[in-house]
Amino acid sequence: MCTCPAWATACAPPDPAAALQPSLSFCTFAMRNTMPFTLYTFAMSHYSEKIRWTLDTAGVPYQESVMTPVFHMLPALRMGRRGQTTLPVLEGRGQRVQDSPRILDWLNREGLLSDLIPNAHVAEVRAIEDRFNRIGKDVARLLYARSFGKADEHIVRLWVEHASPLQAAVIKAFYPVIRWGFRRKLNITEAAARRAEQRIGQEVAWLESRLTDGRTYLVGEQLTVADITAASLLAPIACPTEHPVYGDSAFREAMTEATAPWRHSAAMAWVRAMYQHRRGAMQGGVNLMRQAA
Ligand SMILES: N[C@@H](CCC(=O)N[C@@H](CS)C(=O)NCC(=O)O)C(=O)O
Repeated sequence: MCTCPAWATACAPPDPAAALQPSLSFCTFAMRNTMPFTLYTFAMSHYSEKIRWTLDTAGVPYQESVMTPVFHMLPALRMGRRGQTTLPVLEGRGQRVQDSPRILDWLNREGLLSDLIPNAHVAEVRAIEDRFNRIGKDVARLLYARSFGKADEHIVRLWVEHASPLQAAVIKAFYPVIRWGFRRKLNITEAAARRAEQRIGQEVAWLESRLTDGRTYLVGEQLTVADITAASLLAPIACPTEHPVYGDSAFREAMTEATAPWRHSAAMAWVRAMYQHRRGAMQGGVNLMRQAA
């Protein structure tokens, strides 16, 4: 629900993304105008979580703008200017950058990630980031494949959680059509879901082999974007308590069939431990917005 006083709305900058997110509160408006960066996300997106976690750990002040599926498309297309509708998009210092590896490149060039991408290990860290990025779509594909038709009520709840009343009404009314669109866009078929499960299984096995020597971090002796990417992209399967979406018992229940093969694996135990010990607070406001919704 919009709680902006009239004067605040009247002096708001012409922001296409904000115009499509009328549920932003006055708090959000005020923060956006003092925060150097705005991160456009979906609350449940694991790629968004990767950048959220990176910004939180690097101590980069940012405001999170949580978008609603379908309504994100036009702003994401405009902001990204790459013919893509994906989130996250990071805005700041006069730029808008889409795509999580490109966002990391940019932040690194700005000198903000020297601890998370240490000079001595750049190639190895980025290679591990890349291998887990590659299974991100498979994770989404598998989760939706196993929950569409069984946990639709929870999926609708997730999609409308940060929506305006009008957006929520549209999502609810057209859910079957939107679900069909998702199926097509993500190529959600039984065969594709089985291939996704296989590819995720390979990366889970790789992660476990990497951890057999008892190490905490995937590269070197400190947290890097390799750990953040692996943990974030697998978080919808590990369902760590600390995450506002994946830690919800209703999410765990809705995704139980998809997550079953790895629920008790050492890899998921590592993801949960990373969340418990290294994730820290989400500074951008995703939790605050959730409480206010
Ligand atoms: N390569 C992109 C992938 C991001 C991505 O697939 N994001 C999903 C959410 S997890 C998305 O925005 N899907 C909606 C769309 O494609 O319109 C990245 O690393 O940022």
